[in-house]
Amino acid sequence: MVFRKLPGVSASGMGLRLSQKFVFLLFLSGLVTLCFGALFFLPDSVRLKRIFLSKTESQPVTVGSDNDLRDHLKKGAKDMEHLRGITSAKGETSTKLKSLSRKPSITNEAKADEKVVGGEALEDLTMSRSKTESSSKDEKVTSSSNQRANTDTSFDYNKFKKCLLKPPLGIEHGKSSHPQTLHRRDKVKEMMKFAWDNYKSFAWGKNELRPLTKNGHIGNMFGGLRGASIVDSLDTLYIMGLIDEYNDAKEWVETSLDLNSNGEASLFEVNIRYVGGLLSAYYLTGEEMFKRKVLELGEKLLPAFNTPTGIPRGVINLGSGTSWSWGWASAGSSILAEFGTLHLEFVHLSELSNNPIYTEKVMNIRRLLNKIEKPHGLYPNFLSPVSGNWVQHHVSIGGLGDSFYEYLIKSYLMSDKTDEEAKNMYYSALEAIEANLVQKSPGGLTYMAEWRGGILDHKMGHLACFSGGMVGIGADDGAPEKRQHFLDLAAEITHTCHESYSRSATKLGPEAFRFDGGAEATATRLSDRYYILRPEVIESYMYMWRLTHDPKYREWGWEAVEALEQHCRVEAGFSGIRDVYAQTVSHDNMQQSFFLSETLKYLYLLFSDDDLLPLEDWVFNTEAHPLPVIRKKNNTTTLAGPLFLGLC
Ligand code: DMJ
Repeated sequence: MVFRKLPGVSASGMGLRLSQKFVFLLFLSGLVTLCFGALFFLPDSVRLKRIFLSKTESQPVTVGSDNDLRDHLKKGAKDMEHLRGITSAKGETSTKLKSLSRKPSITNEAKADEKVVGGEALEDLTMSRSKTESSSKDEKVTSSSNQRANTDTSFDYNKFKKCLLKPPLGIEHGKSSHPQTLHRRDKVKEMMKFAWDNYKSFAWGKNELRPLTKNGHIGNMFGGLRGASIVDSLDTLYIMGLIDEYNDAKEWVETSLDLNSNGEASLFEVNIRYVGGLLSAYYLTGEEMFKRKVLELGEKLLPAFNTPTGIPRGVINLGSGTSWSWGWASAGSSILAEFGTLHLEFVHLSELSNNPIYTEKVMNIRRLLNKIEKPHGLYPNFLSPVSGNWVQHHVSIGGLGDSFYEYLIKSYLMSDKTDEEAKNMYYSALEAIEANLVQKSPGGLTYMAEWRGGILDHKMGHLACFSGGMVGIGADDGAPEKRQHFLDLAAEITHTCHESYSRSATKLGPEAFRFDGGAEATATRLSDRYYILRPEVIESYMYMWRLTHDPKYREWGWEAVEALEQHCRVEAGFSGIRDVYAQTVSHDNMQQSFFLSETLKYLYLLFSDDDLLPLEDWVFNTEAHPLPVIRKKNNTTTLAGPLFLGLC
């Protein structure tokens, strides 16, 4: 456009009249407004939009409730054990996981989903690289706002302590007045000290101890994080009164737990062991350092949720925030027991940071699961984080599904019984489990079978034995007419799991036992015969003892202590064994960190009075880390879930 100077009109330096300038400015400002407005219509991934729009917006939820679930059945799919099963099988964590090669570019989530809908999903042993590179950057924007919130925590530890109904360690640290019980508890404490001392001598700073070769094991489950056994042991050492050992552990966490790692971690494992361990250590001791560490770590986990549904993927690079699905999980799916086992810890992260983002993330998962159509009311183990639809119909209370159910009832209990949604979901799930999975063997043993698209697999995993305790702690809040029934069911399952121990030569239970082909609570396959120091059976003894005070649970616990001493104790620690039916055992050379955090803690609690970590005040996460019940006088519920006002 050419601006000409008109005769007789005063002109500015640019040679324009005032009215012309006004029109030009009007035009310009219109143009700017138009451009700015256009930003709001650009796709999500456009960087500018992120700059102008709210940084804490939660992800949209896509719930495919009317999806024909049969489309998602994958013919002949070989169900993989849950990561915990894989990683722990014979203690060969690193070897097994190394075989999960990654295909960085070929399998994206969209392709995976297409395949699933076509019913042809291939379960290859690769981690499918998901389209998260840019999303993780998105999340980092969110993260920096968290950081501000995190450094400005207003959590008042003293106030929290006043909300507890009882002292955490009881009147006398739960010391029984019964000499035999006290003697047994001392024995368990000695086992913990022995396991710890050997870890300290031979594997300090590594993730686990290899007690036969007397060295440390790092593995690749924790994304470069170290000291899993230390973080997992903090609370056990503390409650056992092993104070020098606890102080060593604390000092290591303070000076050497480096959270700036850059490896690929299991979101689930880091959450239950590290986040859970640090949270418990903080709540029990009030050491601010634990709080700082756990908030720093929690923030690093957030990018995993940056998927179209907000359902996190299983693997996250703690440095870059990039996330993947496990290669062995069908068609880029996420695993029920992994994304469903974050709730307790994440609600506490919000509590400590005064930042609702963590609660929002897990409430989003909850909403999706609540809304989605469920086959026979059951929750299959694989869900697409892209479409929010089930990927295949394998249902299990053992590996792949287990702790999702556990966290429903525990979320309710941890919310001081205010989280009605969790409660309703739990009891509906239990009803479906009873209707479809609970079975009685010809020999009269009650067990929980697995369900594969309507066909029952009459197998129960060691992992599923936690359910005795779970059904037990949920009994009291069920419908009045069902309470006794739930308690009976809990007792029957615990009895079956005990049978799986007492029917073996070592008096330790196999990884999985069956109820078919004449088998009753025994492993029929060679590959199911191992025991890797798992806690689930003892966990159920502990809960059932607290709920019933039937002395048989303490007796059963003691049988386990004797068997552990006889078959798993070696010169430099405790080791898993390869065959519970063999008279002469072969050791797997691995002292799992959950042996220190769970197995020995539950045994110690079993031989303690009930006022040591009373169940009115504490809920144990799935790695046995105690988290306090959140008590508020004035709870308010927001769209994102309960808003905790810190008024107790
Ligand atoms: C632990 O890491 C946790 O208990 C988890 O939920 C399942 N099992 C292992 C130990 O068996």
